[in-house]
Amino acid sequence: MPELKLARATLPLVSKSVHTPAYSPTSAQPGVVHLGLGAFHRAHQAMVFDQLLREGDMRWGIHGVGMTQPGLVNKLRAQDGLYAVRVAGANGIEWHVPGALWQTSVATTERQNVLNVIAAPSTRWITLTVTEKGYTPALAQLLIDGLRLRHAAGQAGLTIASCDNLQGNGHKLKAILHATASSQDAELMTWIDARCAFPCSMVDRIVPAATDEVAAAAKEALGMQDECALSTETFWEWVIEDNFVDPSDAALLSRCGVRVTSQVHSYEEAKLRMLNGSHSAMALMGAITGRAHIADCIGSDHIQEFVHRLMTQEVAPHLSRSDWADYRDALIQRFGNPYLKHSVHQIATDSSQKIPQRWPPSVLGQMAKGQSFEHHALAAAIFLRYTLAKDEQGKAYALNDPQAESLMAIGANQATEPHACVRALLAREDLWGKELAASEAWLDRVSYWHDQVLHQGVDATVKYIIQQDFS
Ligand code: CS2
Repeated sequence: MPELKLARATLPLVSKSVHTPAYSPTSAQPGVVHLGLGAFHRAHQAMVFDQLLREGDMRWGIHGVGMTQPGLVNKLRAQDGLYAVRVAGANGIEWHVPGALWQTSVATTERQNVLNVIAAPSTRWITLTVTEKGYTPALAQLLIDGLRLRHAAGQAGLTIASCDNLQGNGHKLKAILHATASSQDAELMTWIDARCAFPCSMVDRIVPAATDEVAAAAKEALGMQDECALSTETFWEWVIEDNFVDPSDAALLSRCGVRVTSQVHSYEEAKLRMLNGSHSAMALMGAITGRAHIADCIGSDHIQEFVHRLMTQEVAPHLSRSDWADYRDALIQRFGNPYLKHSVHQIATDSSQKIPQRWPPSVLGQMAKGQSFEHHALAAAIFLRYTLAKDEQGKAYALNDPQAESLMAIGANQATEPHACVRALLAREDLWGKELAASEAWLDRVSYWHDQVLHQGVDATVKYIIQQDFS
């Protein structure tokens, strides 16, 4: 007998313990176009929209757009857009099959499809998770061309929600549209400004890239094969600015647990600097010391204490989110979730694009108050050590980063010319910003810690820093 595979037709045969969608798309058309069909969207927003669909509001089906890679889109198509998500937390494990992904396209090979669906009458929202490096003129042109078609067809404006880990992501998206539009687009841009909304939003859920281990667990749980299965944690948060084309969406989303507020900024900054800032520091430490996953890093007492101090002493004093201590403690628990197997190399990917949002604001905040920024200085020193592309056991790894070549060139001679290498790395305004790139105090402390890292190794240096009192 051929092996059963997850699809609409086999859905009734999925094990009863799995939560499956009772609705099906039938004649309804998607109301949401999502750009960036990675793991994150499928285990976060697609599950929120699934909840709305379960309640009978059929306007939240998704047309998911893979930006470049057809591989995943093809696998999802073979399964009619269905996939399983293992949700694991302190209270155990649940398996869900969200049913919100109704259609798919690949932007590079099926561009016209994407434009058509942006212009379609049923479309009400565009959401984006295209990663930090995705905010390019090509992305802006795709949106402009789709919106031009929509405007010409006389359709209503759209709510266009950036959900990437960037501060002020909605403003940033709108700004690249304006910067990319040509003079012939003046009327279109006036329509976009008047009729489309660009809410800022903060999304949070740890969703590692799919692994064979999760695929095997899915097969066991579903009683059939699923090539697109994901694993995530119980926790999720979506905070979005109350700025929608259809104001009644605010109440709908709130009912599903989304926080709709005018104060997104305070959530964004806490998440970027605490969660993502700690993630980047641990990922680089893990890559160099040979720890495979974030849970292995936070499971080492000295690394956990380092992360606790980084957040408490250097990040928290500059946050406007007042419940930061609870947030910090919850994060440390979340990082330790044994089911997540979140690869350090996945998080270290694109570090050059991530660090600017995650570390410099806290360092500048500490400098302005005359306070210590030693933990961030050590993190920056560890980043330089990471550019050697070789761990402390001599095992090579790849730098997966648009700046890989320039970073490796900067770091190559760090054993023989450490000071010059630190200076060259810290001179990069694209990483640190103008002010930090010019700071002698920053240079001095990063050099000090870099010296320690090279001579004692990462673990001994982290143990050493936590013996000091910099508070
Ligand atoms: C991580 C994020 O890969 C990374 O850079 O820091 O993907 C992180 O897991 C999410 O932002 C959590 O919400």
